[in-house]
Amino acid sequence: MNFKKLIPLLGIVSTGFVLSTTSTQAAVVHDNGAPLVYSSVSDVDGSGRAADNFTLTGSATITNITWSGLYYSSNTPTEPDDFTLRFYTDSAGLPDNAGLIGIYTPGNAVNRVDSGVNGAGGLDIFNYSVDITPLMLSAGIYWISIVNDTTADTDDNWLWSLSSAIVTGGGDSAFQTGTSSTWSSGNSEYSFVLNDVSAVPVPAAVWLMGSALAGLLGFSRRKPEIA
Ligand SMILES: [Ca+2]
Ligand SMILES: [Ca+2]
Ligand SMILES: [Ca+2]
Ligand SMILES: [Ca+2]
Repeated sequence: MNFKKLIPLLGIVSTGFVLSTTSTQAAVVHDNGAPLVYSSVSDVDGSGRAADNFTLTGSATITNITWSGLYYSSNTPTEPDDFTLRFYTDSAGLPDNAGLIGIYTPGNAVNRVDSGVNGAGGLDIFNYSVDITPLMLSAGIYWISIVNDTTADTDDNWLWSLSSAIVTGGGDSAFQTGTSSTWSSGNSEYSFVLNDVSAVPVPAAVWLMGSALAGLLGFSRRKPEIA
């Protein structure tokens, strides 16, 4: 094996690998802002359920959702959580119950982590994440509702963290009260991020790797002639 020729080739291979690794990252489809210390109930076991809207300027695929919230008033969240996430089309500025285009029931199968940041009253703000079956949406206005059911936790109800977006622009959101399915307008913004973790751009580095591997094969074939 001709190592003087092989070493530069390995350099190209390893460079290509590093480039393709660093360019593999989730695409943020929509970021509705970081959590404030304030929050609002969105719990089957509470007084209401909340939804917030988002706009897509082009088609997108959502494969992961992250959000924040807390447990009021005892700050003692018990397992299990029981989350349901729904996506709706928009009808005159509210979620369209007839346009329920995605429903995800991860229940307790969400990644829940204490953010280390406290909300109002010293309540622990938790960050949540869940991967979903890919939801493909075209450009438009949509709504997402995130609702927990903490019936199993008798001294807490779940509150969805409000978003810093409200500071700059006011807000538009929606809520259902009691057991009603009718949506009413709200002026909150909620903290959530829609991601496409399957978005892996194919970098030029892959071509480098391919070329380098072809080069290695080439050298391998020529070896008998050199010897
Ligand atoms: Ca509790
Ligand atoms: Ca804390
Ligand atoms: Ca409860
Ligand atoms: Ca909104």
